Amino acid sequence: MKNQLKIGITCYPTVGGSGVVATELGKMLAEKGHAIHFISSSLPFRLNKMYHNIYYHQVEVNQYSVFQYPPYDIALASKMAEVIKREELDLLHVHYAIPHAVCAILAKQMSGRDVKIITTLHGTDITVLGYDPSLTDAIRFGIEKSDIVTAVSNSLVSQTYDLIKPDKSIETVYNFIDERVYKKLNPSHLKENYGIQEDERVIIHVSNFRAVKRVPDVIKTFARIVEETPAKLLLVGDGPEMSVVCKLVGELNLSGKVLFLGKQDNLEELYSISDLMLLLSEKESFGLVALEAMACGVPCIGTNVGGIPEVIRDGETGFICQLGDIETIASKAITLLTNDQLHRDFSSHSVQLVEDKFRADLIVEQYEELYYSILKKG
Ligand code: GMT
Repeated sequence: MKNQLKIGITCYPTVGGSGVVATELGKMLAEKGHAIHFISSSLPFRLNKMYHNIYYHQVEVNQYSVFQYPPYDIALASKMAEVIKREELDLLHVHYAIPHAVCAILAKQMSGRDVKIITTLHGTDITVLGYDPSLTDAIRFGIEKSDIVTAVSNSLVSQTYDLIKPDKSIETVYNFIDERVYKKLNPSHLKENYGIQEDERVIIHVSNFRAVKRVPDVIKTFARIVEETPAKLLLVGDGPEMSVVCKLVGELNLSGKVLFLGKQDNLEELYSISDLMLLLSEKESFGLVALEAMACGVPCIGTNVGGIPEVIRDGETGFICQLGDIETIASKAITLLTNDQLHRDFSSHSVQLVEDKFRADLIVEQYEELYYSILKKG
């Protein structure tokens, strides 16, 4: 029987794939008997039930008039150091190189303890911040001084080497979903409640509506789809591009066919009434929402960008298309939505792929092995 560990986890706790993965990982590790200490600015949003071995340590940032900006990173490092010492943590697993890995390194020094640091890269820290020369050294420092570094796709590993050039091995550990939650359900009332007719196909897009998600491409694709087959589009989430998207929906006369659902929980119910997910981003290190949809039997069409082709298998669980190639994306979508046999095949292959490659227990075990390996090194 393996040692039960005391693990600190830091992530951005707000809605977003990295926060979801960090929180789900903490929950799974707690179920395996480890003590989990979340150290973050607010309660991770998926931490919605009582676990006796999950603790939450809130980072408080005081506003002092002498500071132009609130010193969040210092407050986080101080809280990490306090928890490392009081709870005698074995390791800190931080999500994002900056600021979290850098804070963890500082916290380790402040605590004077030999706590191990594992950093998981999720994308934005590399694919956006990595282009800012004023931050490259800090990102490289966070990576090189961590004991172990993982990234959520092979594509993100390569991009990290290209942009940051760290002298450190980085291992791919894919994201996962809890297949007890993400599975095909039968929420028969939902279609009716949303006014979706029997003959209408349902397309779904879930994101934080940042420009990189290219939601206007989703709308333009949908406009082509409804020329060929009756359909509704579910837009789930909210963010900076929402007003651009609303305007485009009006201009293309799609009001009534596009349902703006805003931020939602229980996405498995929405996936369960969907026939196709569109993820047409220009940057995407993994694409957790595609994985969630696939687990519920929803085929996906994604762009040939970042880690998306590692999640969606072209011609097997969905299609991979060039970024911005609306005509091809729409024509593949129409094929999939109008060919029942093809749709059934893609749907069952999607569920199978998640089961074979992205099952929670497989991935959680990979992280556990990494934890034990660094602790064994001493
Ligand atoms: O996509 C976002 O804008 C949110 C971002 C985050 O920090 O949560 O998502 C990143 O991490 C997710 C979990 O690993 C990945 O599934 C997303 O692909 C990745 N986003 C980008 O690379 C843009």
